[in-house]
Amino acid sequence: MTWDRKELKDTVAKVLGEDTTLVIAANREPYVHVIKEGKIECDRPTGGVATALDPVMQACGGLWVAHGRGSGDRKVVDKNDCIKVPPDNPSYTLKRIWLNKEEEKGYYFGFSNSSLWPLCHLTYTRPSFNENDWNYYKLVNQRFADVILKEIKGRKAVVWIHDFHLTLLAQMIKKRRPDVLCIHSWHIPWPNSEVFRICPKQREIIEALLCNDLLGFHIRYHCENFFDNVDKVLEARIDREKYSVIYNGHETFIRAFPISADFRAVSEISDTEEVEKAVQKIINEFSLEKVDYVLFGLDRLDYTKGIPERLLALDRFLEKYPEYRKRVVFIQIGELSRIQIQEYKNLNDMINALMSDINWKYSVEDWSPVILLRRHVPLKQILAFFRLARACIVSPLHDGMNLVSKEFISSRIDEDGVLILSKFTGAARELSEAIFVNPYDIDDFADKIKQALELPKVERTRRMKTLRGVVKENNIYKWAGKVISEIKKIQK
Ligand code: GDG
Repeated sequence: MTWDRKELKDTVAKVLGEDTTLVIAANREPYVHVIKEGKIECDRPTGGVATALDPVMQACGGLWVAHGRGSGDRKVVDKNDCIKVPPDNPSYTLKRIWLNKEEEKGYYFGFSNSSLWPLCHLTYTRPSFNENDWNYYKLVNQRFADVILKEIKGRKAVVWIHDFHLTLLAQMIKKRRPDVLCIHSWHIPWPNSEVFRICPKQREIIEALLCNDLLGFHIRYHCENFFDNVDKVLEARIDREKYSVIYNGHETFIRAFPISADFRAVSEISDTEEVEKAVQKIINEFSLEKVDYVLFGLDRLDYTKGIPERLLALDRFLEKYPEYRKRVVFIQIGELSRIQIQEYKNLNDMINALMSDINWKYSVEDWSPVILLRRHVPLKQILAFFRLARACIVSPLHDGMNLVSKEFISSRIDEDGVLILSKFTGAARELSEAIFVNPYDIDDFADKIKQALELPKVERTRRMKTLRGVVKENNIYKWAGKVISEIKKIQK
């Protein structure tokens, strides 16, 4: 059986029953209202968690609690700070939490993104810790807990918490409502205990996470790292058979649930006339009719995503294989992300410098090898870029899963195109027909680009067909369905 929206809806109804509210707690909101030229527009944010969870909530209904960060967000909510979304087909409620600049700085840019994010991704970016950020992190977690507790007052609820911004939430909720079932989905890697132990708050974080009833990672390796960490830090009982941890008399089940894309929706949109037209428009706009191959990359501009390494590999490729000069264009889309943090400013400067070096080195007449679009691009255009690409390059230094790889595959209704994928993504465990790279090994990476461009059509089709089969089967509805179904099993 292939999971779809209806299957998920039925599963949620069966498992939760009619009287239980499903609450999603995630930092990022699925829809952002922004004021542009005096008018309010509704945008989709960039980022894996919001992209993945929106179709799930459209299927299940319920409440999504998130930080409202859009300039027009306050203008469109009701007196309870709520708004029904999506705007064209309202199917669930978004409740916005407001943070002042100090709170956002300490909780979001500070402890979440300068401490936990670099700590959990092995990219040799040094995490920094300070007490002030931690205090704001606790304060904002408490704000989420208070809002959720008020919303579910007196009612049965399942709270499904997401990611590294809200590690303390289950503990805060259970303190006042021990009957509420809490699930936490961890979307980034959990590193080994040698790495995690430098976090001065590791004990507080692990203890709080163990207040959840179910804790999900993308891959089993991260579950194992977590067990190891618990073992080193706490006097807890680890049950390897049940794959659970018992601490302070409470049992937390640990599971691997590999997240995915909405295969069917992406395939269907990719098959529309609008996307066809967008393909032609892009060819004209960037004069792509003059080249034989387009290479494509799509990422938030983040140091975990391996964008400089990708550019270095392209440089090496053009140096080593001059016959490809004038025949290839690499297009990178990358919206600026977390730019208030110094490391992200440095990354942006580094990407600019590499791009201008490469373009200076190889440009001839009207051909330049690298095009960088540093902005958010609408989904249909993204799909047009995917469809145009001979190869999509996904080269993170470390990534919990990586949805771009799965969206690229979903978009290739023509069963063509090659995925060049970093070994250090969670996705690499499922997408075995990709061409794998170690992004640190620039010479080999350059050779893999050549290999991707030279794969014969029949081999490209064979690989893409297999990859599409995998993503079609293991789609986003299956991911959410498996998480929700697990509730029944653990309650037994
Ligand atoms: C975290 C984990 C895990 C990006 N630019 C544009 C755009 N995007 C969309 C992509 C994709 C999403 O953003 C990025 O998702 P990823 O999974 O690749 O990466 P993270 O944001 O780091 O996500 C990751 C994920 O959570 C889910 O668990 O896979 O490992 O790090 O959906 O398409 N979308 C549009 N325009 C853009 O310019 N429309």
